[in-house]
Amino acid sequence: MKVIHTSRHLGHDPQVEIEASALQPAFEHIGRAEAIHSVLRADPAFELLEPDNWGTSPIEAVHDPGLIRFLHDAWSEYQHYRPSTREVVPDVFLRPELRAGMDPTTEPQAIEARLGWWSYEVTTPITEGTFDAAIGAVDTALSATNLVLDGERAAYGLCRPPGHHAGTSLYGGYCFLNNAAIAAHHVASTTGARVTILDVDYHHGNGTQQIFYGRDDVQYVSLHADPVRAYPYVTGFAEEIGTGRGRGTTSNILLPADTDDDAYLVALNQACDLISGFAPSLLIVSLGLDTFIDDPIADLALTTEGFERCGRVVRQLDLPTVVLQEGGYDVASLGENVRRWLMGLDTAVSPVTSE
Ligand code: Q9C
Ligand code: ZN
Repeated sequence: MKVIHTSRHLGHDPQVEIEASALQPAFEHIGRAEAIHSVLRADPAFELLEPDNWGTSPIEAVHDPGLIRFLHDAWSEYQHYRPSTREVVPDVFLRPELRAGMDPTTEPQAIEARLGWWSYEVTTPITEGTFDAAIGAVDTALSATNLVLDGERAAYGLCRPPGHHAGTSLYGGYCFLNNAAIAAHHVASTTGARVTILDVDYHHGNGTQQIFYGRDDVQYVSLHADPVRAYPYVTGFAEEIGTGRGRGTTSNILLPADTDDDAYLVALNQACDLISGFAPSLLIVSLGLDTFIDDPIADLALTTEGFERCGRVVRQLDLPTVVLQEGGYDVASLGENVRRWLMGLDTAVSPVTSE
């Protein structure tokens, strides 16, 4: 299987994040992608390729140009406000309720305020090379997608930073630009094909859902921890099914804590039935491995073996498939978990016996 990877992700290098009222080592760090890269590189069944440059127009087709401009400016502008800041993070959130009963306002000028205009939380630091890394992740997604448009049955894009929490005009949840949404929109708009995004990350992909909520050409199906207990808390409920012509093209399948392989596969088969009903020409998988039993920020109980079974279930859809990396924070197992999921998807990938 062809794998798209770029070292540009190294530019996004947060060492700390503010989470659960504490300054902690960042969960979303460069070691994640390095771990996946080294496992796939060691297996001759995978062929590693660099992405092409796609420029900003496929991004502007999905995101507010103001968000892209902000992400481009943020780190360097912040250095004028507070020199030598390594991780740039908002400390104020400009919720519309500040102007309740008044006319809405526009993006503020001060960089410390712009952060809280475009983001909704504090766990997603911007470092010096974050913008370049985020562009590299989009290029990775588009290049993997292009391989499949050119006839590959499957391809994997090792996207980092991840994307599914980023909305039209919003970043957060370790995500800046929505790699999967940009790829799906690119396919739908350039080929007219119907596309499904199957999101198996532990967390609901609020950004992806928001981007396609009113559309009938891109289906969004997500399996995730019940938002009653899990981030992002306010999206991903079962009643959210899309709106207008998009009504019925969004599906959310909620999982209780401690869901194991067998229970997860029941839910994944349900998701596949919904996808078959939509009859897309191309499938994009938002692959989060934070459903793993040892994930440090999640509470499901999938195993490495279970991930291979998941890949096999998705293979049964018999669709051209682009797999794009989202979350997954147990770095010790992350590479092998990705490899086994991809093995399940593609039997042409030979199993490597573990020592
Ligand atoms: N205490 C992805 O897996 N932090 N993003 C939540 C809850 C953000 C996860 C804080 C988690 C985002 C791509
Ligand atoms: Zn996640």
